[in-house]
Amino acid sequence: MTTESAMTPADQAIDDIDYNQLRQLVGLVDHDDSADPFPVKAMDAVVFAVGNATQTAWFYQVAFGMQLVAYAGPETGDADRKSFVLKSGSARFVINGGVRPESALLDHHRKHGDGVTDLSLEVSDVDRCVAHARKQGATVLVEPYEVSDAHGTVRMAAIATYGDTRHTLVDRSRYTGPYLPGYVARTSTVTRPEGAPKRLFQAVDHCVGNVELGDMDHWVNWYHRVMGFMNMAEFVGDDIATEYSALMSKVVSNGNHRVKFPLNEPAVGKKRSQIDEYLEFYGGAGCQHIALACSDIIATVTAMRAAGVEFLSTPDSYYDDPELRARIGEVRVPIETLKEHGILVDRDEDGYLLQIFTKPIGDRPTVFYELIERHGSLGFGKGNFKALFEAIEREQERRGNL
Ligand code: TYF
Ligand code: FE
Repeated sequence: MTTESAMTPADQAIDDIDYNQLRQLVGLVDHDDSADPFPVKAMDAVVFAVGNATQTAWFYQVAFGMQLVAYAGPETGDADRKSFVLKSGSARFVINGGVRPESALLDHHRKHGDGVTDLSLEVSDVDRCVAHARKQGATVLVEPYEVSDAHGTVRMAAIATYGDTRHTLVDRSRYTGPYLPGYVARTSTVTRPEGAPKRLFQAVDHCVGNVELGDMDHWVNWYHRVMGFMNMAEFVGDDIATEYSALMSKVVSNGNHRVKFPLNEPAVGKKRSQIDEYLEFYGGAGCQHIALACSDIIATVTAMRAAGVEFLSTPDSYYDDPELRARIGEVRVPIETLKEHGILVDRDEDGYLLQIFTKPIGDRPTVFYELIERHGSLGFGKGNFKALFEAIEREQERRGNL
């Protein structure tokens, strides 16, 4: 959300957060991927189908501080859709909307509302990944193919995951263009507010999938078999599920933890599960939240609130709990500052993290965002699950869906 004039050359090299910075931001671990059957480098993009891509792209520039970098649409020879590519650090969002009544994007939107169609992954060997995925029983939606333009060549394919969601696999190692062949470079026309941080987030930390009751283990095993992803330690088991959360959750990740996919399923608890609410309104399994790695979550929350983004509220009792204070110890700001902003804090054996959740961002109670600032912790805020789920339930109740 910068104009040309406000942009420094460093801003324009929008990407390219250095590895050490990323290590802390998204909690990387060392991993040798030479024996990996499906080596994944990183998220390539989170791709959305929305009812109005023109306005949604504007929302992400104004409210999330993202920069418009590329565009495809009727003016560039794509009669059926408008597609806006936005970046913040290494995070890339692609916002697609249908232009013609028969556009398939409109079918996705009719069923799911604004949602994620594709968690696309950057890989170094598309063919090897597809061959392995097929052997492991994955549905190959698009066979490997190449597209080229003056900036080079991209090799791609796509496999199906939960619901109507897919993983497009992208090898862009021979490509220097702004996104993919067919897209033209575009820059933002939105001016960054005075004093706002240069970037509100640096990377995608994790993308969470909600699946139907009884399907979580299937998808955990699927990521294990098909992509060689491993279980991370954090999970919500039976005990927590029945007591208050009404969900079960396990986390899978690629070897170095750059790509992390928690998977939730509803559990029978005391109240109606937030996951059931999602599944009903989304029309089945889909991506529930995307966590964005921040280097200064306080500045980010402040800027997003100023732009009108609404966050879940945390009761004062959370911060005043002596047990929390003892467990958390010293963090980079006084607890009072976290309280002022409604930011949650959790600590584990590796370090701590700060996090906060938005309310659902669209018309349906489905997709929302998490902001996360990691300081050593590789977890997902397990210590906050109770406070978080209570906050989600308060909103569910306001919507009449509890
Ligand atoms: O990604 C996670 O695991 C945390 C906690 O419905 C969480 O952000 C888990 C389930 C959920 C909302 C948040
Ligand atoms: Fe999360």
